[in-house]
Amino acid sequence: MIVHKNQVVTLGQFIIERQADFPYAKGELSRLLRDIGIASKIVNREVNKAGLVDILGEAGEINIQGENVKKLDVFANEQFISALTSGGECCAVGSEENEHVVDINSLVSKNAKYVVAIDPLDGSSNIDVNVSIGTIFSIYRRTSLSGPGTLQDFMQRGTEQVAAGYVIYGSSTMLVYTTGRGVNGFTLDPSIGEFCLSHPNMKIPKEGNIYSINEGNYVHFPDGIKKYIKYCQEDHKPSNRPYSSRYIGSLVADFHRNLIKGGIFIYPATAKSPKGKLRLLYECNPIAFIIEQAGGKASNGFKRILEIEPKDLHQRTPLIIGSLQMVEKAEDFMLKFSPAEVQV
Ligand code: AHM
Ligand code: MG
Repeated sequence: MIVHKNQVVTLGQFIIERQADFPYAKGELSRLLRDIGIASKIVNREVNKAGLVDILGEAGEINIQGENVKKLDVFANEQFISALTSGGECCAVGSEENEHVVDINSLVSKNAKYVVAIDPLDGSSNIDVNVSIGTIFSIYRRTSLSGPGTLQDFMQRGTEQVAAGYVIYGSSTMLVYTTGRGVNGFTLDPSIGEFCLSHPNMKIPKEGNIYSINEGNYVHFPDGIKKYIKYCQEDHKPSNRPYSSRYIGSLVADFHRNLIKGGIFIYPATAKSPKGKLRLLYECNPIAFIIEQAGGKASNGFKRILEIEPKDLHQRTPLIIGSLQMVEKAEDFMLKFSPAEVQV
């Protein structure tokens, strides 16, 4: 156990001290996490300048310094891929920004063991309005032995993740990750440019009083979710209802708030998105790994998210995630009122 009384622990120190916990550790996973941390600091710097885009130039234009201005999500994607390439521990990246798996094995000097699934900048519709956005990542050991990293290397259940995390670019910037031994959160101290351990061993309350869902889609929800929302809104003092409704529209931000305060986030199947909107590999699996490590639960309504068999890099799934008892209650409603919706 790491005890540093009155002493700042940086992400780099923490990762190195935890390295001994991995049975097959040779420092590769630690370096991979460090590479993601470095890229996220660069992305953070650009996110913080996003409000200046009008004076510095719109995406796709030439700015006043004569540079080509890139869209932030494209920029973030390039930064993470480039950090993972120069770090040398990752053989392939599966990104929301790229239709196909990006093989980088030929660019690294050795046979790298890991693959990374990533949403480089999630919630990007919120960039223009100064609302929190995030990066979500998931790390697996490759299943192929050598050569180019392929789609097949990503077709593993979430239970096989060796690490997962997210970065939230918010009122402060935080990196939260797990390697399967609890969840730890680090806040970026801009004055020293380091992520510092601020939220050790994060746990989600078993019960909360926040529900997060895009209620504008109500008429298109399955009956189980409609009934569960009505349950959240009922007046019942002993169970702290009615709950509060909070929805930012940035998965990382909604998830992070509920992780800290307790709550449930739901993105169900809708008539418009019959398989749900959110992506299994780089949105749902990483936060499902984190929530389970924090004592919560993640489900598609009927099945544990981490046990869904992936068949496609950009596969979608309905998602119900958060405090254990709240997710179990929502599952009860799905089973009772929407049994025909069983998927996967
Ligand atoms: P994106 O990957 O295009 O940014 O979309 C994902 C985002 C999530 O961050 C958020 O939870 C969800 O879409 C919000 O969707 P909606 O606007 O339909 O409520
Ligand atoms: Mg996304």
